[in-house]
Amino acid sequence: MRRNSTLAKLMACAACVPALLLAACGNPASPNEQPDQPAPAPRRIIIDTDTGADDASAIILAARSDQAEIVGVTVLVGNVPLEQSVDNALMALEVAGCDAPVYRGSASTFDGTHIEAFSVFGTDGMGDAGLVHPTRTAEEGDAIDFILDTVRENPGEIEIVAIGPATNIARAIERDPETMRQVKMIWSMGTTGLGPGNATPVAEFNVHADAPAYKVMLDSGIPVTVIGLDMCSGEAMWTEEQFAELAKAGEIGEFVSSSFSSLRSFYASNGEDATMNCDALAMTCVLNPDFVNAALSCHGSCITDEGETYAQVIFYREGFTYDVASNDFTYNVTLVNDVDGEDYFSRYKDAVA
Ligand SMILES: [Ca+2]
Repeated sequence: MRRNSTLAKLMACAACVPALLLAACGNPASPNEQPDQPAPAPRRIIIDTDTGADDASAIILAARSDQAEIVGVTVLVGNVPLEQSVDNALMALEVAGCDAPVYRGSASTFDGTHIEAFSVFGTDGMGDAGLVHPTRTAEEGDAIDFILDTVRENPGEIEIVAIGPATNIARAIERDPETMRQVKMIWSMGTTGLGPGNATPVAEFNVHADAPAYKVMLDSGIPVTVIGLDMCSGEAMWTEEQFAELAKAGEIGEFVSSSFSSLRSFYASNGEDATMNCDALAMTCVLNPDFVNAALSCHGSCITDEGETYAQVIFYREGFTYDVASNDFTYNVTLVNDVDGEDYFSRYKDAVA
């Protein structure tokens, strides 16, 4: 396997890593800033991830952006087992030149049952392309403690970008709901949106992996912006030509393109000529408000009863009077329902090139 050359350089010169890492990490400071003009307060995000290839591409996007600072990355099982997920997160940060701390989180579901990692991203979650060999290790602390401590120290300021199952978030809410009410926004890549599912016809993978956790998150009253599967389909999918274009756009593009190889084969075997990248699309919504064309204020109800509708999320629209269903809800969910899907790939390529 050919080793990514950026990574080879990093590994060959461990002493130079800190300087490289400090060079770029979602640093909002601009070199052209006027000293007499106060800089706008930087947005501060925690990325909560079950790091497979699409999570890695989202982490890289955030690390390369000047729109937000990554204060930490909290990891959990999902696409791959926890330790692999941790390594993949560390690798993604390293590729992007970011030294944000990484914390281990949940290795089991909210109710304590074992999660069987399910990956269409290859055994290592990154296309089995020999890409994963981070030089850093995760912090000693626990992900849930890190989330709670960070929110306590920055009340009303922290945004959590959740691109895996909601287990870490639900555990943080269970442990200290008052502190979690100080979270500014949870951005959730999850649910089918208003379209069909992928785990089942009515359920999306992240919700299905831990529906009780997703229910705790939605029922908490914390503001949640949901980017569902429906936003990631159609013109937002990346074609093989676009992956080839990305691979030629530089070493980061080459890394992302290679990490998607297993997923691209999976889509091709299902008769698709393009591939979804939901996590980076959700991160694009976080970082670029102009990417989102429309959103609905909703109440979100997650079904946790066993059966065919397990992990379905039902959205009740605020302001719409249902004939039979209750209209008396807390409308804490903003459901994204139109994005500039056709611009998604070019935005991503330009951001990481
Ligand atoms: Ca994910």
